Amino acid sequence: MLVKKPADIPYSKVTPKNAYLNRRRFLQGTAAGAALFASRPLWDALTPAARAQSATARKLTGLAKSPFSTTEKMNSYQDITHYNNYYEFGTGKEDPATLARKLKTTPWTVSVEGEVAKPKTFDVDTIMKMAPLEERIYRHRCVEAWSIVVPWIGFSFSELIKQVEPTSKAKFVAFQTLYDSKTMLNSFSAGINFPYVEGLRMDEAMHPLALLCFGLYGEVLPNQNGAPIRMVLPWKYGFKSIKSIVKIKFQEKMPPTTWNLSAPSEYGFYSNVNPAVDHPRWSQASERRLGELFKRKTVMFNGYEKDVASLYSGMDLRRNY
Ligand SMILES: Nc1nc2c(c(=O)[nH]1)N[C@H]1C(S)=C(S)[C@@H](COP(=O)(O)O)O[C@H]1N2
Ligand SMILES: [Mo]
Repeated sequence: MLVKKPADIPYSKVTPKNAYLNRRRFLQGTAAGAALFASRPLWDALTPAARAQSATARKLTGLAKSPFSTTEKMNSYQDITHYNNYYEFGTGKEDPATLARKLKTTPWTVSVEGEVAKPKTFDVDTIMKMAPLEERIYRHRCVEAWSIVVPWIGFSFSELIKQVEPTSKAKFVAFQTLYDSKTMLNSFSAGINFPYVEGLRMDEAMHPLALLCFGLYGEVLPNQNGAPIRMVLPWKYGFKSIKSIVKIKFQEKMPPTTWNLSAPSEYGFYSNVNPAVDHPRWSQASERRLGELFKRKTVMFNGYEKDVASLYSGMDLRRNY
């Protein structure tokens, strides 16, 4: 871990909940880890808030390197965790870092349903064990014309798809974020409908770049970045990368998506990064990388053209924005 965060509390003071994660994946072999697992009653004595706080500091180790990683300079942990879009926890970029502390990420289940042979409600720790965790350093391009480079942790979403065996009717995947009216903004204040929903065509969802994500910078996801489980789709505008997922449904029809519902002429279903197709209210030809002074040119499919262009061959990308 490169950055010390205020949320860090000494590992010697807590015991992680054994069942929560694959033990092999964090703390294993460290003296601290051994002490933790030996003192279970200490964990049980913690208040839920303290447990949640310690959960945000959990390390993820034994990460495989990914051939999909960019060699571009990563943004700082501070930037990645304090310049966020997570409208459920505020519409200002710095709101989610504080307001998303209220998100309770344990226990957490994800219902996988619809056109699949094996529908099931999974604990997030079960999902994390479906495949080896990788670090993937991806460029991330927000539709608002800023970008960041993030060392995400996860594995291809296709690994989860394999487990549930979609039927031949599964043409699309619909995703849904948690909605908790007690801790999140209402739709009126946020200006978009909740629960936040997103979707992918089946071949997009199967693409190895489509990342099912559990962490960043060597740790589980901070709440503001979509804990405990989110999608990361680096060739698409950031709003497609839905956070804090509770439902995944395979279906025949194209699912509705939050930003398209809110402003259909501005945000389409595909939302592939495309410098040649401007947003009606601003240009998409360039972007500002957080931490840089000068704008840089935006590139087709955010630089992943070789990997994903074939998904859209024959499609008019101006119409299918
Ligand atoms: N549930 C939910 N998911 C969301 C959003 C949101 O407001 N709510 N914002 C999206 C947008 S616009 C972006 S740019 C990315 C930002 O992800 P990050 O904060 O981890 O950088 O999350 C996306 N996922
Ligand atoms: Mo975004």
